[in-house]
This record gives sequence, C-alpha cells and structure tokens, in this order.
Amino acid sequence: MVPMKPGVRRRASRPLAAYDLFADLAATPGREVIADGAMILRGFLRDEGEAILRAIDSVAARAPFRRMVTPGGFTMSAAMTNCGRAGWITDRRGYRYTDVDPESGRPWPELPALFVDVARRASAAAGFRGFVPDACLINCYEPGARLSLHQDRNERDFTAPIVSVSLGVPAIFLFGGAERSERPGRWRLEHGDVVVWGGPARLAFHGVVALAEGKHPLTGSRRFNLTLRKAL
Ligand SMILES: O=C(O)CCC(=O)C(=O)O
Repeated sequence: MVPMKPGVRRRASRPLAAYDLFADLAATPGREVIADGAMILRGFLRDEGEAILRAIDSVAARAPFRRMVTPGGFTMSAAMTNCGRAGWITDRRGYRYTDVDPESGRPWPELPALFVDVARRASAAAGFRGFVPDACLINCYEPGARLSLHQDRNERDFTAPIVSVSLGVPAIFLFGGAERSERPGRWRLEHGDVVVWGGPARLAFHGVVALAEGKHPLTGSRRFNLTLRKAL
C-alpha cells in the first residue's frame, strides 16, 4: 500500500453500483437490452405483484396519491406518492426531493423492506451490484395518463442505477438517449416487468405513452410504477 502524505485524507470509497456484469447478464433468457446500460427483466416480479400492490396501499394510506404541478403550472396526469428517506416532488418552485410530505408535514412513509429487496435483486440481475435505494416514487396511471420524456437528475449520485417496476395494465415505455432530441425506442411493459438502467444509460431520457384502456385482475384499469432510486 502506498503510504499517504501526512494531512492527505484518503477518499472514502464510492458506493459500489458496478455495471461490470451487465454484458454477461444481458444474454440471460428473459432479459432484453434496450440500450447500453439499460435492460428489461421480463416478468421478474410477476409472482410478487400482489404483495407489492398491498405495500403500495399501505404507503398510500399514509401519503395519499396526488397530482402534482410542474414549475410551468401544468398538472401532471399521473398521480404520485413516495416512500423512503426522500420523496420526489414538483410544484411551482421546482423539481426536488423533500424529507417530508408537503401535504401532511410528516416524513414520507418508510421504504417497505420488500421494495429494498426487490431493488437489490433486480439491480443485481441486471449487473449492477451494491444498489441500496433510499427513495421510491410511486406513479399511478389511469387511462390517458402519461409521463413526458424526462431525465432522472434530481439525485445526488448518478453512479447508482434506477430500478423501475411495472404493475397492472400494460404501458408503452419510451427510452432514448442522453439528448432529448434522440428518438426514443418504444417498449411494451407488462405486469411484473422491471426496467433497470444505469452506467452509460443513467441519464437517458424516458417517458410513458398515454395509458390505453385496459383491465388487469389486480389493478382494474390502472397501472402502477415504482421507481426506486438513490436520491441522497
Ligand atoms: O412509469 C414508468 O414506467 C416510468 C416512470 C418514470 O419514468 C419516473 O417516475 O421517472
């Protein structure tokens, strides 16, 4: 080991969210690479959908879904809530994370252990090791609700991947590049599919096309999405 000069502090090692296994795992059946650093895990959580939906209900009982307003004054069509140490919000003052729910003044509900476990397993299955989320944005789409192309960039640490879980009615997911002008690909996401992106894809623009009418035995006409992130 090289001795350090007196007064020079060794930098703390960065959290390990390595992307080194991505290429090896991409060839596994049920995995679909949609960009360098981004993959869909088909049906990964199909059998756990019901338990995840129950956990969403218990979060929403404490921090109800609401339709937030963008800084430009547009009311978003998807309803949202959060759990974890930080929750993503938007209002006339901007996009940001807060440690309390502005509607109640109370901390966001804790991240259910199931969500942490799902994030760990899904990120590892996509080749990102050591991911521990501290925030989960929960989106609820009714028919017609959509999410326009955006980057997830309010987080402090872009070395951590994003884990995005789809439940209920299928949706068309848009996934592009680091520039908004890049034409995104379109991917149908079904109940239990998980998308993981990080490394070179971490700041890719992505969005969701307006939800079509549909019926799912567990969610009726709605689609839910969990976006698990390391925000702090
Ligand atoms: O609903 C989805 O599949 C994507 C959600 C999303 O992009 C987000 O919450 O940033």
